Amino acid sequence: MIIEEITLYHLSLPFVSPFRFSHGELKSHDCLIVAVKSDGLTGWGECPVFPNPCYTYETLKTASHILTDFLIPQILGKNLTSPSHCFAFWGNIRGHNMAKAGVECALWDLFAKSENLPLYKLLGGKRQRIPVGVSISLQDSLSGLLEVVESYLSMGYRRVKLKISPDFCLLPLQTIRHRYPNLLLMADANCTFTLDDINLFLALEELNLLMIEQPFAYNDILDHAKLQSLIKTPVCLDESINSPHDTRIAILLQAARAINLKVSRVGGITNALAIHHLCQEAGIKLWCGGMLESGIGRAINLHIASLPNFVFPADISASSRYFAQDIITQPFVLNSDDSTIDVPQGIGIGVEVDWDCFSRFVVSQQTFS
Ligand code: OSB
Ligand code: MG
Repeated sequence: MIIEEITLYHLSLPFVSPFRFSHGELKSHDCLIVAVKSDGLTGWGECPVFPNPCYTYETLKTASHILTDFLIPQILGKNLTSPSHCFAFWGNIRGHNMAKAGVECALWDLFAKSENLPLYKLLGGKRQRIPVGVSISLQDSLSGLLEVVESYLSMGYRRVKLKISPDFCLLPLQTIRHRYPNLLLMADANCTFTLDDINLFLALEELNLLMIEQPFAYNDILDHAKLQSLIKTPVCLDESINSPHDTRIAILLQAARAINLKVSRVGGITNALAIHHLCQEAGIKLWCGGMLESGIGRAINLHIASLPNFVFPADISASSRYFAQDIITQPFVLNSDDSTIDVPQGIGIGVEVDWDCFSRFVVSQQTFS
C-alpha cells in the first residue's frame, strides 16, 4: 500500500481522577494519535507517551520530533507490502519505541482494513473476551484505599493491581489482603526498590500475590533474576523489557515468571508478536499492560491480548475508569459478570473516532503528504 498521507494529532484527554504512581501525578492523558491514509482507508495508532521522561526516556516532545523529522518522512510515498515493512525504512533510527509504535500500529489497522479483517484475526488471536483488572493509584490513606478497591470490585473488576512505593507497600497490601482473602491481587513498584529491600519481599510472600511488577531499576534484569531466585512470588518485568532481545536475556537469566507486555513500550505489534512467541516457547506468562490509552490505543491492546499466551488479566479497564468522554463512538464497557472486555469485531481495530469529542480534545495537528 502506498502511504499517501499521515496526520499527527496531539490530544489532551482529562482523567476522571488523577493517576498517581511513583513517577508523579497525571491529570490528563496527553498523547499523540497517528492517522495513516492509503487507498481511501485510514489506519489509526496511538503513541501514549508522557510529558516527562519518567516511564521511558521518551516525552511528547521527543516523540513528536522523531515522528515529524524521521519516522513519517521516511515512509511517506513508499509502497509498503506489510505493516512490518516500515522497519526497513527506519533502520537508521535507534530506540524511540513509542514514537515508532504510533505509526506501526496505524499500519496494522490499515492493512487489516484492506484485508477486510478484524485486527485480532490477522494477528492469530482467538479469544473475543479479554479478562481484565484495574490498576489502582498510590493512595493517601488506608481507609481511602479500601473504598477505592471496594468501588472497583462492586463494578465487577476481579483483579486489582496496586501501585506501591517504599512508603506505601506492606501495610496497604496487608490491609487489602485481610479484607479480601481470595482477591487476585498484585503490586507494581515502578522501579522504586533495590535488592537491599529483600526482607520486604520475603514479608510479602505470605500475601499470596499474583506477582510483583518491576520492583527494581528500569534497565535492570540481573537483580530481578537474583530476586526471583530468592522468592516464590512471581516477578514480572515491565520497564525492563523493550525488545525481543531484552526478552531473550530475561528468559536466559530466569529474571521473571511473567511479563507485562505493552505494544507501545516495545515499538509496536511486530515486536510484541515476537516477544509473545519467545515467551510462549519459554513458558513465561504474559499479560497486556496499559498506558492509560484513549479508545484507539485501548482497542489495539484488546486485539493483541487475544493471543494465546496472554494468560493473566490485562490492565485494560473500561473507558469510564479513565475518561468522562472517550474519543470513540462506542466506549469500552466492562462485562461485570466475568470481568472481561470484548475485543471489537469490526474490521481493523474495530472502533470509530467520534469526531465531535475528538476535535474538542485536539491541542494541535499536522498533516504530511
Ligand atoms: O507501570 O503499568 C504501569 C500506567 C502508566 C504508566 C505505567 C503503568 C501504568 C499502569 C496503568 O499501571 C495501566 C492502565 O490502566 O492503563
Ligand atoms: Mg508497570
